[in-house]
Amino acid sequence: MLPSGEKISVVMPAYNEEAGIGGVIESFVALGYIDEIVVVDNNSTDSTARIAAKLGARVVVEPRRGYGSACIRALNEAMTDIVVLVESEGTFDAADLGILLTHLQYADVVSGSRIHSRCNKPGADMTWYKILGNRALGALATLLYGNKYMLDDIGSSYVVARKEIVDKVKEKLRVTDSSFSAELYIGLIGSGASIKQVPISYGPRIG
Ligand SMILES: Nc1nc2c(ncn2[C@@H]2O[C@H](COP(=O)(O)OP(=O)(O)O)[C@@H](O)[C@H]2O)c(=O)[nH]1
Ligand SMILES: [Mg+2]
Repeated sequence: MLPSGEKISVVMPAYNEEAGIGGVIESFVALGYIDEIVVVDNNSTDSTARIAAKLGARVVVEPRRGYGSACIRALNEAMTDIVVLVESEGTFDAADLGILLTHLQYADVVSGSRIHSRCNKPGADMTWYKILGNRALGALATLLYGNKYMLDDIGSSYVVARKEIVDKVKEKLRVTDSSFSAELYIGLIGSGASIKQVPISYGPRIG
């Protein structure tokens, strides 16, 4: 069940993703229910920004380097009722957004879990030790911070949340590098949000 009447933004950080970003944007546009796509260009030196703009995305430039900096900017740019944070290198599927949105009736935040190896495509960079690490840290964060559901992939960067929840946490986010996702989940729980993770497919990056 998709939320009816609510507007949805898809926001994505991008640093030199000219190989994959076009396909990613097209796949979200093809869903037919996305109101805005925002690309946070982290000073790419390739055609990332040009490709994104040509496909109708709103492109903003984030001068501070790092995945976390770009994500914080992305969360600040989203103005719609529902915010979808995803990556621009083709590892996640737009087709999985429907299932994430469906679960939004059970939690304030829903994210895709990459630990279910049966869902992962050949070549996906989810080795057993990444699965183990994400599961262990997810479980630890759940126990320490008290989420309603067990987190099993604390590194997942495919996250769906209502804007009011994002607004509560975004000023507190400080991590500028690739460990941003863990800070986001812990910050969300700390703000009183419930987070549910559901299995999604995960593939190799493009480019
Ligand atoms: N690594 C990195 N990624 C960035 C940066 N700024 C934006 N990104 C984007 O953030 C996402 C994460 O990077 P990626 O290489 O896929 O890392 P991984 O998902 O942890 O394997 C990609 O969509 C990048 O284009 C940055 O400064 N460094
Ligand atoms: Mg990635």
